[in-house]
Amino acid sequence: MEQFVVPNGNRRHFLVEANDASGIALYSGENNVDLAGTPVSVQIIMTPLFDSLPPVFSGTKTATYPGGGDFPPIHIAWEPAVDNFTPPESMVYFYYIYPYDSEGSPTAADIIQDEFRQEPSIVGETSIYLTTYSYPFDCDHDYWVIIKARDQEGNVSTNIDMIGPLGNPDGC
Ligand SMILES: [Ca+2]
Repeated sequence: MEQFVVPNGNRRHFLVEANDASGIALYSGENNVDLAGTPVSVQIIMTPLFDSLPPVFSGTKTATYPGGGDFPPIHIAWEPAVDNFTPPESMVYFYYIYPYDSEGSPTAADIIQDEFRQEPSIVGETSIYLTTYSYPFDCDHDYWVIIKARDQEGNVSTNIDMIGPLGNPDGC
């Protein structure tokens, strides 16, 4: 407990910041209290000034082939990510798509590489359609996908759940 002597008066303003070792404020809170000569307790709720927590993105992800049209799609859907600050409608989703030509399945580390990263600007949506128009699927590979969520501060979800194997949506 800290004790301070403050002159009496209405709406005395108390501001508290919690800094890191280099003096950068990480948390802040404030409150106003009327002082009339007797000790009072001041409750100050601290809230983080920076968001360093990634979204939690563990929802079920499904891939279906609804068919139809000149570019029949693969439809990938997911449960929305949950974040400490960013609301669902502002969550950004992107994905990695990895062409794999061997038996079994690749590892998540195989899939999560910059060269396979796709940034289709999915904001607040919880599904995407992939077609041979949006990605150069061929008939020699199976395709594996990892969807990621990113909050407004740039923190990326840590999930590594793989969706696959996906075939060419044209059906080879
Ligand atoms: Ca966050």
